[in-house]
Amino acid sequence: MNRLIVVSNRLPFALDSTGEDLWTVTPATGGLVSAVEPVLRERGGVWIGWPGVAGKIPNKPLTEATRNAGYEVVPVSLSEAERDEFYYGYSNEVIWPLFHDLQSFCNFDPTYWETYKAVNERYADAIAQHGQRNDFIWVHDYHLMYVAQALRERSVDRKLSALTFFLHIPFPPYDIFAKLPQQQRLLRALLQFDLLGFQTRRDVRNFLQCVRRVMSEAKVLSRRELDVVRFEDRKIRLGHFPIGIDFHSFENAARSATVTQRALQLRVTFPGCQLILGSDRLDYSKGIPERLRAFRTALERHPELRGRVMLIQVVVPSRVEIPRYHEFKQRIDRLVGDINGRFSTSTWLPVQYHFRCLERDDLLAHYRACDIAFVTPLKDGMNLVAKEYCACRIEQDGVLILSQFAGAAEQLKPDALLVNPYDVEQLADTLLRAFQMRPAERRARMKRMRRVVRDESVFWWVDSFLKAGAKLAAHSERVARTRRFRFAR
Ligand code: GDG
Repeated sequence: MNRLIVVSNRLPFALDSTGEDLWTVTPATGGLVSAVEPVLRERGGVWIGWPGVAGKIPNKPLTEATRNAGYEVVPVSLSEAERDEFYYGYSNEVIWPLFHDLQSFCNFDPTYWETYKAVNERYADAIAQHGQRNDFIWVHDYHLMYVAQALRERSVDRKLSALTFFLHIPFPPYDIFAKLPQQQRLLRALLQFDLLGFQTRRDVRNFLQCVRRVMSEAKVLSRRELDVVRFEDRKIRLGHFPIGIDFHSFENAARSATVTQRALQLRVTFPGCQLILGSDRLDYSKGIPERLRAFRTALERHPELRGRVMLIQVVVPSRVEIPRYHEFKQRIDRLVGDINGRFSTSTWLPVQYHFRCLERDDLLAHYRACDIAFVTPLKDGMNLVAKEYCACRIEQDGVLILSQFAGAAEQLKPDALLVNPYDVEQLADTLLRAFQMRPAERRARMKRMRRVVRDESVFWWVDSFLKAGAKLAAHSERVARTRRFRFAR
């Protein structure tokens, strides 16, 4: 099997300075890390990425902390200006909002693109330096869409077996993508990969629609398994590979004594209440204010819910350096204050709000203790929280309310209660429906969702992606051998 090199903006370890020459290394959180880290730990390889601190990176703390990771860790350094323009700028003020259909949130500052390209070239240099013949390169996510082009410009692609990419966030429809000033350059860059993976069929469809409209010299050929785009004498394969979770690790951890104890503690702290859980990174795409407004509407419209439900909302701090995120947090704080101010009694607080990252066991205890998961992103590549909730429902009960715009809806739609997160009244009524749902129906739905989450796990995801890539790798090795043979003759 070819050696795997995973390349992502962030490493699965975050480096932080706690004083002159004092450093801490902590495991990073987030969807991508939760999904990919167990895989690399199991099969070994190399992970190239940024450890999250701007400026010069000391080698020692990272090397020591990752000695037993099971794979090699290669840090890429970014200056403060690069972090601001590449990470906060192009990645998170242009691509992130645009790809989540929120074009009015974009800041199309022209300088961002140049820095984005330069930083992508830095990642390509790291691949060139650490890559060996026949390595399988797997680049992740929207920060690094230019890496394949940079590798081809350096002719490094020739020694690699496959150059593949997976987009964790949605790909927008043409009418939205067309707002991007670099639309053509970005599509050209993406078409330098050999295999492009997306979360859902919707994303593949959107991407192909953009290729057809923007790249007149590209030809789209539909195939039974993977779609193909013919571009610059190359064939690029495309497919949807819905990301999963390590189901058994969640299920087993949810059964552990610590989690069981903590879940029980949560239950007895709020007697007579059905617990509703919202847990997200601080991000405007996650629909947190809409969810809070829906909860408020539910309490207004359905007085029978008062004193009988409690919303536990966990918000994990994220990108707080971007002003929009800071303002967004203040909006959430105000809404929580308003709901609690209006409805709380001496014995009941409607919203329990945590603005911090919970320990993993604590998060799992929340999954186990809460009767309803309220997952309402405005748009989401997949949403792993929805799947983790199902995996932790070891009693096979619980209701999942899920946004129709989350990638997970494509897999879980018959059994999750699908909602339009912009429709606050529908959300409120769905909360009532979940609250009233009979145990037998809850169990039947949850059983089926757990089966999907178990069968289409993160290992299934990696397997299907790598298998699709391996076919290309075998093909490119055959071509290279033929070329060498012809040349020798
Ligand atoms: C991107 C895409 C796609 C949450 N709260 C806590 C905590 N979490 C962990 C969850 C989960 C992860 O963070 C969040 O994953 P999501 O998938 O929901 O969202 P993004 O971070 O936006 O991920 C997304 C994903 O990539 C994978 O492709 O699904 O669409 O946007 O794993 O467990 N972890 C801890 N404490 C918390 O309080 N420890």
